[in-house]
Amino acid sequence: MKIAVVGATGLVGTEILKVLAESSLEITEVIPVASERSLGKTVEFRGQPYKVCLADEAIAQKPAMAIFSAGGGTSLELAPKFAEAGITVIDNSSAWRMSPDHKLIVPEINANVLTSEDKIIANPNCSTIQMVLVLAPLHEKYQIKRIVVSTYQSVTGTGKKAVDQMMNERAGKQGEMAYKYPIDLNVIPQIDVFLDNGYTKEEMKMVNETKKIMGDDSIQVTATAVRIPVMGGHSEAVNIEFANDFDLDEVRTLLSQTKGVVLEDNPSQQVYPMPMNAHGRNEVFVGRIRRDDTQPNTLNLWIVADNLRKGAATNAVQIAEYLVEAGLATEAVEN
Ligand code: A2P
Ligand code: 11C
Repeated sequence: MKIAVVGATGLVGTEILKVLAESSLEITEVIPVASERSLGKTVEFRGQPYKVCLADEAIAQKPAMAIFSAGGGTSLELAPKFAEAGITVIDNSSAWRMSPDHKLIVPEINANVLTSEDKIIANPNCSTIQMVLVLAPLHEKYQIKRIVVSTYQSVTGTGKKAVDQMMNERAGKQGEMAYKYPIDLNVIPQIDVFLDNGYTKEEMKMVNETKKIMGDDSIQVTATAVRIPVMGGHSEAVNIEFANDFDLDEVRTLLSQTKGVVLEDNPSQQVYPMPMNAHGRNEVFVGRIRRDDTQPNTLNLWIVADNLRKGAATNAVQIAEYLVEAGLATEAVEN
């Protein structure tokens, strides 16, 4: 099977190539796509160099699937062209996520809604994916009424420019600024632009995408998204009010049995999830599980995941794996 990676020279694109190399997909060739700026460059896949090409050239090679991570504008322009050529697009941008005609997928939760008609499939925002993966089994069991979440997000979520800004600041060097303010030794309570309601776009992604993935508009979500000078992954402090009461041991058992989730919850040994341990891992880590004693049926927990892995590349590749396993990409696979 041939597979295109659009945005292959970016931070997420690079991670997609790594996760594809580790995946069970039988890949005969990757087709790395980037902008004209990258023509002449090569990227590595399973130890082999692959020449970067432009989108038209990739479409002409008729890959089975294309995983996009090249920004919303590029997705809006190019994803339909790939889809019209029969290539199934898995798109990591926010371009199609809230479109009623497109599905927003976290495979462990809702891959079963996919059909062969879905030619552009949306991958959710990183901070949403790690939260819903942990909350979905709890919602099924105890029914979530309201979520209050505060995030502590890695600079890798912004892209290479932000990693460079932080490293330059650390080395005392001048350089291009990804953020309005210094990020090293700082905390910035703004991710993406502000909307009229006073929330940022990142915060509203968590509100709206959670409802769509869980298929339940009744879930109330309120979020504060914060950038911190960290690289390994995003962390989230989550307070969840349920309609029904729970047992803490049962919650731990449920989460320890949830596919893709790793329980790291042993306060007596100071065991809890941290981004430095989540870095490079495909799973979502959960700990600090405790009852909120200030109101009934309410739980506090701490969720950490590598935002470039399960928050982006891993989730996209898992969608590709599901499509192949379910026979939904068959036609293109035969190309
Ligand atoms: P390029 O490196 O040629 O600019 P990041 O999110 O880390 O900034 O990466 C964005 C990715 O999207 C890069 O691989 C970038 O390629 C790619 N990209 C940007 N614009 C386009 C475009 N019009 N067509 C294809 N790829 C694009
Ligand atoms: C961040 N969550 O950490 C963002 C990056 O909608 O896919 C991903 C933006 C998106 O800055």
